[in-house]
Parts: sequence; structure tokens; C-alpha cells
Amino acid sequence: MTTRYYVTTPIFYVNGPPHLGHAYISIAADVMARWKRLDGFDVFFLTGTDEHGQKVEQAARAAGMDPQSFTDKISADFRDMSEKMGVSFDQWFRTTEERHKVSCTELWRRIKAAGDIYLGHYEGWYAVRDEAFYDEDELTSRPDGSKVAPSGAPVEWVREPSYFFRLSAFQDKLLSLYEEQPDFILPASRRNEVESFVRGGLRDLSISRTTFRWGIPVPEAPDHVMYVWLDALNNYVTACGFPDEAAANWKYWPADVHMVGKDIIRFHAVYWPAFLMSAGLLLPRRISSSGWWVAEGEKMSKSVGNVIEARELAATYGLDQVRYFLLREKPFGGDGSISHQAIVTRTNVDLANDLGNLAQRTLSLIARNCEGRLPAKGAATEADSDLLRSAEALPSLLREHLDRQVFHEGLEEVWKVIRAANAYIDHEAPWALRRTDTARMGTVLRVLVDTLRVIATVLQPFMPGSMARMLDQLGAPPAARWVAHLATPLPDGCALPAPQGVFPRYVEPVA
Ligand code: ME8
Repeated sequence: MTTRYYVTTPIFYVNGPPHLGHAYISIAADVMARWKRLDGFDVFFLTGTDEHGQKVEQAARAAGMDPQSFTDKISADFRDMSEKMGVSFDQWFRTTEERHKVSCTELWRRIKAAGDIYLGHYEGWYAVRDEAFYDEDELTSRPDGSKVAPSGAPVEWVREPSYFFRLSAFQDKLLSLYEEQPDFILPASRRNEVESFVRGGLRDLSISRTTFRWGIPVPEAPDHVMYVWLDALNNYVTACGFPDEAAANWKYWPADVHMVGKDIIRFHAVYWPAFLMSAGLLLPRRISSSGWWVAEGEKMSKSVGNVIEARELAATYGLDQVRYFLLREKPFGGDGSISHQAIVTRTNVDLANDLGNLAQRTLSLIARNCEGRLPAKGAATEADSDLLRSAEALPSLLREHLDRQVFHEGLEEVWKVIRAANAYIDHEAPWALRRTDTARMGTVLRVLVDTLRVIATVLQPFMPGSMARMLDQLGAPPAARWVAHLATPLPDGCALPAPQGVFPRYVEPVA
């Protein structure tokens, strides 16, 4: 029986074009999806765009477009970015699709039927940029007397009739959830923040707005549109076919992991499980939060003019080089800085020198000295067995780290083996064995090919294009590149294609 795995990205606001932050979370989720496919799971990988709400409506107006044409255009640009960055999503979701209206209407009805919705009046602070309500004590006053949210977003005072969700009734249930499932929120530092926020007491949440129209109408109260976060979060179940539990995708719910940025953890780890509990639906198993990328030491912002575009980065350094950099350079849950120098170092040291040269040296020795055929292994020395053992341990180490979204440590484990293989080739010196002991030379080269095969197999989720090329050169059959296929040795004597470098060095363009 195959086991299912459902992973999601946040759905992105279409108020402006995509940038590196969006690409980052999408690539991280993509690595999870590709890893699980490689490890034999039946995967459903969802991403898309969040198209309703005041912020998008305002952006459309500023662009002089009607909201639907505006969102069509920006959503297509996000989709293009995802495709160009190698994001292997199974479904592209848009909250303006008709099926989502049906799903949100039903979710609302269920929550209402549970007695958790009532009509009231909202009076308080709202930040359009965050699409979030804030309490007075969360705000900071600026010297000019204005107030800002913790995110730095300006807030405005709103007063309007509103439906409320009885969030206050879910405090104990949420606290038991965090206690019973300590990995529900990762990393642990975020879990602790969320827990203390909930412990501090929850107020009922305003879940409808009446001062603009760009949203899903509330059933039987068409002058209200649903709060954009209720609409947005529900994308994760709509995509599974909700409310049609006979739909083909329903089997994927509940999600295994919602990958999100730290800015939206509260919506995912507090509001979303509470909505689901109220509606009688199962809860996702994990909310995994990423940290922040800053550009050359400064927070990326449109006004500073240092917003990085992922597609441009891939055009400059190579797609796989960028994907590798993003997951290697900082822990997923922590913050990190992106700079030209840091990408060049990773490209030239980790990829071109450590991994690229190792493969190139091994394969060109085989091309020159073994008639381009995979040599057979003779009796193993301790050094051979040590290297092979460390390579064979990689799938389970990767499984352990990736199951907790600790990508950088998973990669470090792979690089430990790459470094060991480089030490091995230098020590065994197969180029010298060519004259003294060709059988031993064959064994050494075969140990290296077998090691590289494991390395390239487990690195496929991070660098799909380059690792496919490396596996071609190692003679691994294209239809047999899953983790399970590693148990079947490559046939002795199989002909290998002429070796070609997989990772070119980055060379500064001449001014
Ligand atoms: O919040 N570094 O959408 P959004 C790393 N529509 N990640 C970054 C980043 C940065 N500098 N900037 C943004 C929304 N991100 C909602 C989500 S889900 C039901 C609705 C990433 O377009 C990060 O993952 O503002 C963040 O959570 C996401 O982009 C926010 O995208």
C-alpha cells in the first residue's frame, strides 16, 4: 500500500509580483514533495494564489484594472515563477474559482450550525497590508502619532457590522492540541510563541467585512464578504474536493504539512485548527514555519529597491545552484542573508569543486581506463566498506531531517559523504593504480560510482535537473531512480555515456 503525503505552500497574495520569499517557501515545499515521491509516497502538492480581500482590491484599483483581470494577470505570473523554479505542484489553486465559493459557503454553514458564528459589530484596528486585526496593546506608536502593527504595517480604525467566530471557546482545545502533538508547530521556538499567545486568552474573531465587495459573500447576508483569511485557509480543503467527500482528492485530507512563513503562523496554527474543529473536520498534522531572507543584510522591500526576483537569480547562477543555496545556507526556520558572494561560494566550492569534480574525476577515469564501462568490484578493503556504508546511511538520515524540515542538516550529511569520497579518491589514487593494479583501480572507481549514485539519488529533490544529468552519466536507468531502487546494483560492464561537467564554476563577467 502506498502511503499518502499532502504538502502545501501558502497561497500568495496577488497584490504585486512574486519575489524570492515566495520562491523560497515554494522550493522548500517542492523538496518535500519530490523527496516523498522518491521515497515511494503518493504525493499531493498544492500551491496557488490568494486573490480576494481589501489589499488585492486596492492594488487592482491602483493599477486601473478590475480585480478579476488584475488577479488573472498576477496569478499567471506567480504560476510562471513556480514553473520556472522547478516547483512540481500537482494543482494550481486560485481562490476566485467557483468551486472555492461553494466550499467556503459550506464551511461557513457548518461553523454556523455548530453555534460558533454570531452577528456583532467590530470596532478596532486593521492592517490592510497584513489583512489582520490587531489589539491596541500589540501596536507601536510612531513619532508622528500614527500606529503600526508588529510587522510594521500601518493600521486603520475600522467600525462596521461583522460576523464573529467564537474563537474564545477554543482556547483549551488548542492548548491540548499543542500539548498532545508537540510537533504540530515547528520549529519549537514558534510553537512556544503560539502557545503563549493562546495561553494569554483568545478574543472572538471578526470573520466578515462590509466596507468592500471583493470577496466571497456570506450565505444569507450578501452585504458581508467573508474575511479573506477564512477564505484563504480553506483553500487547503477545497483542493481536496470539499465538500464532496467522494471526490478523488479527498483521500489526501488532512494535510501532512502546511509550509508557511513566520508572518502567518498565527493564522495557520490558531485560527485554522479552530475553524476545522468547529466544522468537524480533521486537523493538519504539521505547521512548519520558515524564517526570513534579507538581501545583502537589509530587509527586502520595494521602497529600498532591493527586492530579489527568483527567476532573475536562476538566470544568473543556474536554477539548481539557487535551489541548493536557499536550502543549504540557513536553517529553514531561521533567518538568513542572501548575497552575491554567498551564492558564488556555494556554487564554486560545494557544487563545482566538491561534488562536480568528484563525479568528473571518477567518470573520466572510467572513460579513459575502463573503456567507458562500469567496472566490477573486487574484494573490499576497510576504506571501501566505510565509504559505502556512509553512503548507504544517507536515505534514512535524509528521511529523519526532511521529516522535520531540517533541510540544511540533511544536506550537510550528504556533504560529509562527498568530503569522505574526495578524501578516498585522493588516498586511493586510482590514476596511479592504472599502472600497478588495474583490478584494484576498477574496485576503487566502482566504489566511487556506487557512492555517487546514492548521493545523486538523494539530492534529486534539491537539484532535479543536475542530478538527472549526473544519474544519466552514472548509468542509473531513468525509470529506476527512487530510494528503493538503490537496493538493486547497477549491472557490471554497462556502458556509460561520455562524462560531461554538471556544475560549471561561476565566473565574474568581465566588466
Ligand atoms: O501571506 N523571506 O501571502 P503572501 C522568506 N496570502 N519568505 C518570505 C519573505 C522573505 N523575505 N517574504 C515573503 C500571504 N515570504 C497569504 C497566505 S495561506 C492560506 C495565505 C513568504 O503573498 C513566506 O512564506 O504575503 C510568507 O509566509 C509568504 O511568502 C507570504 O506570502
